[in-house]
Amino acid sequence: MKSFEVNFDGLVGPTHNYGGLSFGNVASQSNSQQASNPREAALQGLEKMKALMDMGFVQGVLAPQERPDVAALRSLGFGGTDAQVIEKAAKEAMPLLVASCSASSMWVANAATVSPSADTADGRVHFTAANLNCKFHRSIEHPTTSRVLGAMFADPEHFAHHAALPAVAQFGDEGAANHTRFCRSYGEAGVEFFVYGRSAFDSRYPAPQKYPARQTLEASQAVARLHGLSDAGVVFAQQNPAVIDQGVFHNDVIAVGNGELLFHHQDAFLNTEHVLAELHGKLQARGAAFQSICVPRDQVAVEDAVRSYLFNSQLLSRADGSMLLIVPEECRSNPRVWQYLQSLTASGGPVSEVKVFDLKQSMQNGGGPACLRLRVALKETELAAVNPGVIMTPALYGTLTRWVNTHYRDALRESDLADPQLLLECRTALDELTQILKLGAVYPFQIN
Ligand code: SUG
Repeated sequence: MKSFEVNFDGLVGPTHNYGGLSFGNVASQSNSQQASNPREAALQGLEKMKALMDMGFVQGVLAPQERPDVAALRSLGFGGTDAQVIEKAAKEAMPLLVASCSASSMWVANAATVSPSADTADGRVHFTAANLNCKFHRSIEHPTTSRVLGAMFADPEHFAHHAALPAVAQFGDEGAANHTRFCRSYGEAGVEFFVYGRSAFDSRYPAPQKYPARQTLEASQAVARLHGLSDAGVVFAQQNPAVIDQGVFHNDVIAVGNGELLFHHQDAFLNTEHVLAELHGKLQARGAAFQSICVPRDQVAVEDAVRSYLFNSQLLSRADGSMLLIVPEECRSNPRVWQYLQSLTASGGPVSEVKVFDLKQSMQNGGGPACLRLRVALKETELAAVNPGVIMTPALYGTLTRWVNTHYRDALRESDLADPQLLLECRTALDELTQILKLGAVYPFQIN
């Protein structure tokens, strides 16, 4: 049976702004308070989705969330009408209003961890929504994420959904940003690679000193258990705490994998040789030939990797077996990274082409091509069971582009977030979007 890797990209929401909310994420911190352009951000994302569709990949769309999250503000003690809640939060606790307005759900690599049916005990595709509990503005995403994923992958015969893990630091879970799957072909049993930043319960695991390690070993283990993965099909590895302290807040900022290939920086992991040997052995037992491409620090320093997002790229398999790397424009403007990429494609190795996309609006908050997509490997029958409303087509691209141009502002500053009109604009746009994507009622304003 045919199988596919489908990339579901997060559609940027109407409140995209630079709130400076993510301590440990260099771009988020350094672009804090700049004016954003939500319309341009959403169109840049749609452009990438369209380009992948045009190249013949199956591409999907994941809807943004209702913001400002008035319910989150109410839970923090702000009362009255929705407009009064926003007004009081703006007056008394602006950082909380900013957090409740974040369009961070666009980085859907953090929406959930997904295990394809070939890997799971019950033969269904499993999803665990990520609790994202390291940052308040992201911790409020998972209830709506679960409803949206439920509306996209509704058929219980093929899809199993798990609620986010307990929302405590011990189970900090950032979803697929710290998870990669290797396999010979998408429909065959593979090896799922979970990368964590620290252990919550075992002090022998070194932790970063400056910035938080968002993902714990215990969270990754819980997700593997929930999904019914076998020991033969998982590898757990610790991220190098020294690179977290240099701004690598998710593993997908320093490594990316696809098929039988891991593309990683020399400093990405602890005990790298052991990790690679385990991946090699477990994939060999599955009939797959694991390969890795290690980028040496003397060619690309960790700082260059963080600034350019070289590893936050999409590694895509083409029909002829070669791989294509989708990178952000920031890779081309970094001479060392660009030179490395030229040598990579000229080497005769598996990566034969690099395509560059302008995702500046998202990049300025630390979200590159790989952050913007959630990968779901599906067999033909499973793809047929996905809500067809969320699969990108030329017609859907046209509709979504018009929808963005109708509803999105082209500039947003912190002071604009206090405007109660923004909430109404967002709800009007999302109400229409749920009809376009045929999601049913998924937003708090639609179900409460
Ligand atoms: O969680 N930025 C996101 C970026 C997420 C990137 N995702 C992956 N690497 N997969 C984060 O740090 C910034 C929001 C702000 O500052 O306005 C933010 O949330």
